[in-house]
Amino acid sequence: MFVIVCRYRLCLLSLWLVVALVISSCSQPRPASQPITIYTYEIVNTYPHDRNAFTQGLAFDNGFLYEGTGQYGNSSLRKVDLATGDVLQMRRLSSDYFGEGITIYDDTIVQLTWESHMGFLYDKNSFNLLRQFSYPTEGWGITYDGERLIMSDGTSLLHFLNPETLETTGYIEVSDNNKPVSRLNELEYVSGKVYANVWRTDRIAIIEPQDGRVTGWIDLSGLLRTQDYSGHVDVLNGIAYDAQTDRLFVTGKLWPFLFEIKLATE
Ligand SMILES: [Ca+2]
Repeated sequence: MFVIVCRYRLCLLSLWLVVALVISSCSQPRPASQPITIYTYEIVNTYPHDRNAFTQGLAFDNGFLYEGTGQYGNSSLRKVDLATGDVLQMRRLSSDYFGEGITIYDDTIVQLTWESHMGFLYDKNSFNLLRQFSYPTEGWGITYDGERLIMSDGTSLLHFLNPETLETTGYIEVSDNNKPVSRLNELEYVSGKVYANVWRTDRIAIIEPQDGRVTGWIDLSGLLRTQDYSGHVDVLNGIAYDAQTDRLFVTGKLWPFLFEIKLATE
């Protein structure tokens, strides 16, 4: 009788282990590797860009470029003529702030700062300050998907913010075949995906905002000719998309040019 009870308990234990393993494997599925498209580029147009603009944010709205620049004492918000590169309007930031990413929603421009945990909202037309807000992380890039602000902080995380309350509503971790992709910098929302250039590389990650999965990479190697670089800081940093005409613009910190590009596959 004792043997039968033990066997019965052993059977129950085995059954429980099997069920636990099945539940465990179901609740923590490891996503299979997904095909990732590698894009190169074609240059459609080349425009002049202010060599003194330490580009940290770029956006396009209603025919004009808007640019946020960085460095303490040299940070600004600018409205720029695409064809000539002329600065049409500029607001300087206090030298206490290192300007970072910008984006536009409705008639409001949002500008982040790097390590001050402070962001600014301006009237798009007058550049008058409307309000400021704080966030706990560093501020790197920001974009808008039509409903949410999406913000990078130099890590592999993208934070979602309610544009009215400016409170964080969630975040995703960006990964390339299950490996986190860190140093996400300037952002742009393009046709349902988030484009993010990766600091100190010539690459832009194409990110699925539902789950943070990288679905493609844009390799911009060689876009700026070697002789047009001035030093080690002038890396790719600046993506803007004109949804009305389906034009994609990229530039970099202190780059003498801004490029309209089209994606290509080899
Ligand atoms: Ca942008």
